[in-house]
Amino acid sequence: KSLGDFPHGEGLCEFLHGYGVAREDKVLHVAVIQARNLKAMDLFTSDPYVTMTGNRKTFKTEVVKKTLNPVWEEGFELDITDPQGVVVFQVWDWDFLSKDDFMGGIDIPLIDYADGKPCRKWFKLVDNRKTKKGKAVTTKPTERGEIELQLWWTEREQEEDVETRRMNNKGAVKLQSWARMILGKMQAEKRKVEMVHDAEYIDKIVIEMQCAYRQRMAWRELR
Ligand SMILES: [Ca+2]
Repeated sequence: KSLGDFPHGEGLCEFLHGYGVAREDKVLHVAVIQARNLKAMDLFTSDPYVTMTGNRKTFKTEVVKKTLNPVWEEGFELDITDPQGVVVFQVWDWDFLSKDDFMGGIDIPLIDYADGKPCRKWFKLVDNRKTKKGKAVTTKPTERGEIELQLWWTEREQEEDVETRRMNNKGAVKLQSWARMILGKMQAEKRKVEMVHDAEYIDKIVIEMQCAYRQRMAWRELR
């Protein structure tokens, strides 16, 4: 099994006596909101999208075509094994015929956001590309614009919580079916009353028709 294809919610962990697979109990929620003042990679414009890599998984936003101030407003969830880890964001210019162009990126060390408070913030984009050996690519500092991200943590539900919720749900279902049964009986009673009304109404019409018929026959005899 390669490192890249661990099932969702699991990850490789280093223990005292080697490596093992453990479940995470923290989920990092990320909203990729928007970017501004990006650089034109095509003629005057770009087609930007964002990749986000963390815990050996990569997520991608939609491409927003022909803009330097794209709005994505997309949300992602990341299971975190290593609270010391880094989430890597990169903005790319989508190209129809050639390879997509790198526009800028930002590495976010999770330890900076360990207090658990939600954080919504603009980050300055830099060149965060790495060489094959994992070394930083050195480029001249240049204005690459900014990206707005929102980060917040939640605890993964523990199994006891799931069980409690299941029991609560069961209780709710019971109460609901009881309420439905009562409602059903009430409706049946009402229907009975309505049926009596209907029968009375039909009787009345029959009588009225009989009267009208008799009246007409009487008129005819008189003529
Ligand atoms: Ca393009």
